[in-house]
Amino acid sequence: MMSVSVPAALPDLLKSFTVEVLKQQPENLLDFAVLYFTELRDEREGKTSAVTESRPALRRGDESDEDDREHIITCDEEEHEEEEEEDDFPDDFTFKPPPTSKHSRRVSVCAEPYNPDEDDDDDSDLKIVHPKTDQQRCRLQEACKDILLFKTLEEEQFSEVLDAMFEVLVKPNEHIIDQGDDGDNFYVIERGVYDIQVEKDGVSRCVGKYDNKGSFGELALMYNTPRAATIIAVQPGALWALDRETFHRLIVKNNAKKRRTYEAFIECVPLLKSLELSERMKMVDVLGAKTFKDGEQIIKQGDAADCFYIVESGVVKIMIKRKAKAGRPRSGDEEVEVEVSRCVRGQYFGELALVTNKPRAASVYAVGETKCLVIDVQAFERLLGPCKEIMKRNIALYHEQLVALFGSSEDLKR
Ligand code: 1OR
Ligand code: 1OR
Repeated sequence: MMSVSVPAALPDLLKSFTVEVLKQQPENLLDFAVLYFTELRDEREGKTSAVTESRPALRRGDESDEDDREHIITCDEEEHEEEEEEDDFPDDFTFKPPPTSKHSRRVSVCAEPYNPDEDDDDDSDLKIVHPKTDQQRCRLQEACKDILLFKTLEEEQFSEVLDAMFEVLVKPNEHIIDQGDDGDNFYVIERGVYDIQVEKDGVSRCVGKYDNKGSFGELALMYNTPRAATIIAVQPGALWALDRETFHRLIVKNNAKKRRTYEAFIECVPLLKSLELSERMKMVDVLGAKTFKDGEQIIKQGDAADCFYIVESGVVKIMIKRKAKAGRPRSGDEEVEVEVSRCVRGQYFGELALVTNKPRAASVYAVGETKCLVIDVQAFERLLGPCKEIMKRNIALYHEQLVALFGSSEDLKR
C-alpha cells in the first residue's frame, strides 16, 4: 500500500489561503495565489513585499509560528457574502466561513452551546478591518463608550472591535433582527428608537425599547441559539454591526475570563442566591465593570434609569434631595441633599427606578475609589426576574425608612 505523508504546515497554509480567497473574492484565482504565496515567501525570508505595503488588505503573519498568527483583512460590506466551497481538504481540516452581510441570514448554525474554553483558536488568525473616516470613527467611539459588553475588554481588543465594526443605516419598520433566525451580527445603536418584540404562543408583544442608546443581538452569538426577540426600527436610525466571528474571537473569549474573575464574587451576592448557577453565569456574561473616583456621581436623582449596580469594592452613599425644613435659615424652596444610606461590597442599588418604571429616586456617589458591576435594563428584566420579590420586599423597607426619616414617602411616589 502506498503511504502518503502530509507536511505538517500544509493544512494551515491551505486554510489561510482559502480564508483570504473567500474574503477577497479575487477575479483571477491563479494570479491571486501567485501573489499570496510570493508575499508569504518574501515575508518568511525577511523581505518586505512592495505589494503588501501598497495593499494592506493582503497582510499576514507566519502560519508556522503559532504565537504570531494573524491576518488583517479589509473588506466592504458586500464582501461578506457567504460561500460554500467544495474543495478536497484533509480530513482534520475545519474551515469556518466568513461573517455574513447584515441582511443575509446564516444558512445554519450548530445547535451546541458555544464553549469558549474549548475553542482551539481556529479563527484567531483572522482580523477584519472595515476602513472608516475620522468622522465615522468618532461617531463609533461615542456610540460604544458605554456599551457594557466592551467595558471589560483590554484596550487592544476594544480597538480590534472598533476596527471590525461597520455602519448600518435603517429605515422605519425595518426588522434588524427576527426572532427565531440564526445570529449574524451584534449591534450597537448610534441613533434611533427600536422596539423589542417577543412572540409567545403565537402572540407578539412589545416588551421594551431602545431609545438612542444601547446594544442588542448578543444572545444568539454567545450561546448559539436562535434570536430571542425581534428588533424593529421605529424611525430612521444608524447602527454599528460586529460580525459573528469577531464577536466570538473577542467578546466570547473575554467572557470565559470574566466568568473566572467574577464567579466567586457573584456567588456571594445575597440578592442573587435564588438564581441557578447557570443564570448567575449568564449575568456575568453580559455585565460590565465601572470604576468611580472618590465623590463621583454614579446616579443622579430624577434621571431616567437604564441600568442596575452591584458594589464590587469600595462604598457608595445614597443621597436624597429634600426641601429645606421651614424655620431653618434657608429659603422655603431650597433643596438639601441628605445621606440616607450606604452600600458596600455585595450590595446593590439602582433597582428601584427599574422596578417601578420611574425616575431615579436618589443620587448615588462613590466614597473613595469604588468599583461596581453594571447590568443593563434588558438583562435585568431577562435575568433578575426571580430576584424581584426580594427587591420589592426591600423597597417596602425604603418606604418605612423614608417615613421614619422624613415623615412622608412622597419622594418615592414620583
Ligand atoms: P439575540 O441575539 O437573541 C435578539 O437577538 C436580541 O434582543 C437579543 O439577542 C437581546 O440582545 C435583545 N429577551 C431576549 N432578548 C432581548 C430581550 C428580552 N430584550 C432585548 N433583547 N427580554 C426583554 C427584556 C426587556 C425578555 C423578554 C421576555
Ligand atoms: P433608583 O433606581 O431609584 C437610586 O436610584 C437608588 O438609591 C435607588 O434606586 C435605590 O437602589 C437606592 N430611598 C430611595 N432609594 C434608595 C434608598 C431609599 N435607599 C437606597 N436607595 N431610602 C429611603 C429614603 C429615605 C432608604 C433609606 C435607608
